Amino acid sequence: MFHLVQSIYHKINEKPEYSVLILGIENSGKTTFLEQLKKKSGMNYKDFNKIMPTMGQNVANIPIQNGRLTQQTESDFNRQANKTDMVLRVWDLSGQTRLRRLWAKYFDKCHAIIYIMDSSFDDIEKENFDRRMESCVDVFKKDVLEILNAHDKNIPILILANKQDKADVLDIVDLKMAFNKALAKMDHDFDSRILPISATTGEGIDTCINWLVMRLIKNSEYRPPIYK
Ligand SMILES: Nc1nc2c(ncn2[C@@H]2O[C@H](COP(=O)(O)OP(=O)(O)OP(=O)(O)O)[C@@H](O)[C@H]2O)c(=O)[nH]1
Ligand SMILES: [Mg+2]
Repeated sequence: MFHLVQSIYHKINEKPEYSVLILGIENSGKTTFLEQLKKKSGMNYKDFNKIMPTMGQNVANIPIQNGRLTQQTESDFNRQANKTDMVLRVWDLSGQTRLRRLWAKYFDKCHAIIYIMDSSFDDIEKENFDRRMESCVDVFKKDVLEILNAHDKNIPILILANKQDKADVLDIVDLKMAFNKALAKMDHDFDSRILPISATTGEGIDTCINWLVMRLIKNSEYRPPIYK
């Protein structure tokens, strides 16, 4: 009975909030992606050209309505809070080697992970691109999958092939093969998807948010949101 009353109270007064971590090696576009989410939500956002490498963390609350980002100003958000069905609390961390060990500290409270990679190779030799790609999948395996797996934490993972606005980008099929190989080695059958995006132009972001929201809801029985 108490639970029923509690859940009715939640439904009327509070919004479900899901924490989402944005991870990936340095320079992959994590902070730009977060700023693009703010831009598409009608919030104040940083000029993309002025984004510096992240040292600590950036966090933003992104309102969602009907599985989509909503264009509303921050004051609208406060006034029309009832129109928001859920909030994504999005954490952007640093991808630098020495700071990656901090990622795991956030795993306990997160509901999903977005792993971003730079899929373009316009400005680098193919050989260097292959090395970067290898390191990117390796970090995904060691610093994300193996830790989640060891802690029995089965949460949705969205892999984003970023910088699709550039001229030369790796085929999504090749990316799928590389990431699926890492995923196949785990005990858990992680719910995952690879999608192409451009954090700077915003291309592909609506599809990616839609996938994420559906999976967060699907997984909410196992990993319930926090009501705020
Ligand atoms: N062309 C293009 N450039 C992008 C895109 N996303 C990010 N960039 C550029 O890539 C560089 C790194 O972007 P950040 O958002 O700072 O990358 P990050 O992953 O947050 O990096 P760290 O904070 O160091 O871990 C910047 O010069 C961005 O402008 C994109 O979609 N297209
Ligand atoms: Mg950053």
